[in-house]
Amino acid sequence: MTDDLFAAMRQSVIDGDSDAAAELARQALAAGTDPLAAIDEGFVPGIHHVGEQFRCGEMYLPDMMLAARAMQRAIGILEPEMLARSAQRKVLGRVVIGTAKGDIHEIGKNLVGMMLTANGFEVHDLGVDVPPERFVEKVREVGANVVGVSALLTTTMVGQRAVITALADAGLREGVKVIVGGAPVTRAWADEIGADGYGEDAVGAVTVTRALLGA
Ligand code: B1M
Repeated sequence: MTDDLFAAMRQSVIDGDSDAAAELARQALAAGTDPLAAIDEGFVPGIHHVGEQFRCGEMYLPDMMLAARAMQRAIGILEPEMLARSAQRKVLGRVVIGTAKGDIHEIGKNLVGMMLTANGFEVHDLGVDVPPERFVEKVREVGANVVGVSALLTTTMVGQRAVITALADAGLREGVKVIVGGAPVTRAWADEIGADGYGEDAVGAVTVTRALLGA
């Protein structure tokens, strides 16, 4: 039953069918399915398939956009339940998060933000295509302990290094931990640019953030 549901979720993203994706998300909630499992085992395999097809030239940019829209509709429906399941009162830390300059991919970054929120962090999301100066301003404004920079393109990974440099130039580097992630990002890259942590996925991002803050 769950396998059928997950297979249908995967297909709804491949088809770029937002209505079907939304309906399946509602069905999952009604059936008591863990919303994170629905995302990770249902919708994410669909978007990965679309990415592969795009890479091989079997699908085009509009297909990828429709797939992303379907995925975002579904996540929007699952989000309140995800937050409700792990609601906590104590704030464990303040995180400023965004996607690197030049990069407009946001689904993974949004999931990371959502999981951090669900696990007790106060998250300030700067959105996509964020220049390093904007991270610096926000860290100052909210007194953040952690900065998270997502990058999905090999060409925008350098934006993660630029944020670290900008924080250092602003004299803020000592007071904040920097974590990086995104599909092309590796632990080796995180080490090379002097990040404090690397999150392979949204759950990994929470684990590393907690560890860095001793929370
Ligand atoms: Co884009 N795209 N895209 N795209 N896109 C990729 C990334 C690509 C791998 C597809 C491919 O060719 N196979 C490829 C990049 C190649 C490369 O550089 N290595 C690519 C390309 C080329 C492009 C364009 C250049 C295409 C073009 O215009 N010709 C263009 C670039 C636009 C730009 O940014 N300037 C482009 C555009 C788009 C859309 C707008 C159509 C859409 C994004 C819509 C949106 O986000 N609103 C899109 C999509 C959907 C994808 C794929 C298919 C899926 C990305 C996604 O949402 N994954 C992607 C292929 C792929 O990744 N397999 C692809 C699901 C998400 C849950 O996973 O984002 O990896 P992910 O996040 C994970 C982890 O990485 C991690 O946790 C998340 C949750 O588990 N994580 C972090 C992410 N951020 C983290 C931060 C952390 C810690 C962990 O700490 C701070």
